Amino acid sequence: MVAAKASSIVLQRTRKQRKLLKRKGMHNSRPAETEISSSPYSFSSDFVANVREKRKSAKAKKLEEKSNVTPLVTKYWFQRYDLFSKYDVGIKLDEEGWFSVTPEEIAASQAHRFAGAGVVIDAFAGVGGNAIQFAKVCHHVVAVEIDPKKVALASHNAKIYGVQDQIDFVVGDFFQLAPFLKGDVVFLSPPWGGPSYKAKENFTLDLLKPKDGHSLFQAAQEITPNIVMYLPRNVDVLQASELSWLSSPPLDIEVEENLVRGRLKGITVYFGDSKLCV
Ligand code: MGP
Ligand code: SAH
Repeated sequence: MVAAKASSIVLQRTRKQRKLLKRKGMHNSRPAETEISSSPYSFSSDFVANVREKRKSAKAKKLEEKSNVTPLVTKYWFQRYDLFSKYDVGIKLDEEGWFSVTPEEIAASQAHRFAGAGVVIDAFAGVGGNAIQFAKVCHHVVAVEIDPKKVALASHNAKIYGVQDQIDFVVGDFFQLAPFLKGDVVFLSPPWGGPSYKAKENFTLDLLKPKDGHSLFQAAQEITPNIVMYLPRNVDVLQASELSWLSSPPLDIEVEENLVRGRLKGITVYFGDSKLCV
């Protein structure tokens, strides 16, 4: 049984109560804060202040997050837990990161094929969606990204997943760095030209940025024949498969559709040594 005792708690009127009183013309009839002396509960003022402080900082966090969610980003924000299951731990993305990051489930299955592999080069690392998943199952990841702000975001996100020690982040242009990189697998998820990529009925490889798919593939081939390309769902699959002919004999290829919750998100083409895959 709870003994009734005098309480010093101060109750605020709710918005609904204030509105109701205002409508009845009674909003000034009582002070806004009312001492309740007959409440059976008692809270220390420290406790109340603590709860208020926590609510205030949660509200500020939500407001700050909302201010980063531009109209373009809203749709992706609703998919935030598909993008990063640890989103609530403090994952950070910029606008391009929101619409470009590989959803976690896809990135994990792409990485799983190379479980136990040595060094993976993530040539277009963005905010780290793929690099993090590779780092979870491979020995080491070299994450190349031209935008230093994204490297800071990716490095922050890698810490959240506890894989920062397995990733070397390099700020730079993959095309310039490729001749100096060594690795067992190269993962390519270049810009597709923004969310408007889907306006094309048939997405041809010349639409990839900053260089066409042919040049991109050749740059990767300087490192290893084990190349993975994450491409739009409307990509010209035949054209992508033909990249294997740039090698003699032609590289083995495998084309995979990537779905999340039954919705097609992208297409991954695996080139090279299938024995490297588990
Ligand atoms: P989307 O088609 O823009 O979103 O991107 P969604 O929710 O499938 O849209 P819908 O309304 O048409 O169903 C789908 C996925 O493609 C994203 O989650 C990213 O993984 C990937 N993606 C999209 N873009 C624009 C890029 C890009 O420029 N580069 C890379 N690497 N991936 C991208
Ligand atoms: N797979 C990433 C998303 C990649 S989006 C993820 O899951 O987070 C493509 C990225 O390529 C963008 O962040 C863009 O800044 C970067 N980029 C564009 N041109 C580049 C270049 N020449 N070299 C390296 N990175 C580049």
